[in-house]
Amino acid sequence: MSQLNNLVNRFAIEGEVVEVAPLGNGLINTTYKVTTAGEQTPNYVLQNVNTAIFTDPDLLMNNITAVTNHLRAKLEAAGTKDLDRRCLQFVPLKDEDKYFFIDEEGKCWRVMVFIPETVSKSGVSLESAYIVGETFGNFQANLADINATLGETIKDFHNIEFRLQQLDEAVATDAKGRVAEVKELLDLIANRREMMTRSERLYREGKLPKRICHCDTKVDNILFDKNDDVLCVIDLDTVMPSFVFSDYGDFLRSAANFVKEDDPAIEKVGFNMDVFKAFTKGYLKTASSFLTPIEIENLPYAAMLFPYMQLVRFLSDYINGDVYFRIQYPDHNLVRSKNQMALFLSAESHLQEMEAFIKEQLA
Ligand code: GN1
Ligand code: MG
Repeated sequence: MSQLNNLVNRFAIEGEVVEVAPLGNGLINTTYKVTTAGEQTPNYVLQNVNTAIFTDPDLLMNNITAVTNHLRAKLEAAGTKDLDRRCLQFVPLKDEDKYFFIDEEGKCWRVMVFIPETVSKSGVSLESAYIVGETFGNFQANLADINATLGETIKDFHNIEFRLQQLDEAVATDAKGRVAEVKELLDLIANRREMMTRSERLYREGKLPKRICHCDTKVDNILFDKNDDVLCVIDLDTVMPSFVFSDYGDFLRSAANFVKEDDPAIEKVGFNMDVFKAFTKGYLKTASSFLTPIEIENLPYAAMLFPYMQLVRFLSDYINGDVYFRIQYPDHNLVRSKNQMALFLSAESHLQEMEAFIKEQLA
């Protein structure tokens, strides 16, 4: 039996493992699909958690199990039928009440139940954008009354001031001599710095709250069924207290881009206002009950913040020599940066239109 099989068998799974094969294309963790013999037992997902990034597995898995238990209880109370397809379910170890295992090399592993017959996407239709908006409004509303204190699994994860500081440090060090070639991107970032750090100032002034958010709501992190309906949100590692902008803005960053975040055809990048409108309509339907006026007023800002923040993060990584995001070719992070810059500029050009649309929705 292979090493991976042995690992899986430390968890309280049902059935006999017949295959462990790579799955998905996350930039951070490494994921495998575990197939068990026969139709009677579920298949599973085995994941190697990147502990260079998620440094506290205890805190991480406590957050995640608190969230999945809470969401599952809510779904159950609402009489949801296919519960197992609508919420992730992690599997504890066989001989310990713990949801992760650290192997001899110090690697961190976890196992969850595989949800069959799902579709993952990197774009959305207008119909599904509305539903996804509703889903995220609900996700935040459902977590508003969670009885556990969640920690920050990555400190300052969506703190744009902190991300800009990291960029400043990368530029000062210039480890790979790449700074000269990215001057145009750095200039743009500097020009918008004041405008884009608004959220952190509002927070310090006590005007903007933090709530439990998903913090990685790109389309790839949503499972759809074959009819285009949202099943559930996956990739819960970054669920933590943040501004609602995180989920709203990060979703639009991927869903409202005409192309993928790493498409090198920069001229095709653009912010799709139709997706923005459909998504925002759905989001406001479920979220306007708890959003404050300041949060609502700043949703168009959030739509600009996430392409901007991702540009800052991809560019920092490029300058640092690609130490964070997994790359497939040498200037992958530079391509990603240019793509996100174009998306930011396009969103910015639609600012007034976004503001007008939101006002109209709430009138
Ligand atoms: C990372 O792991 P993945 O690919 O879902 C990153 C997100 C970025 C995203 C960009 C922990 O998410 O913040 O927005 O890549 N996750 C972490 O594709 O840094
Ligand atoms: Mg992911």
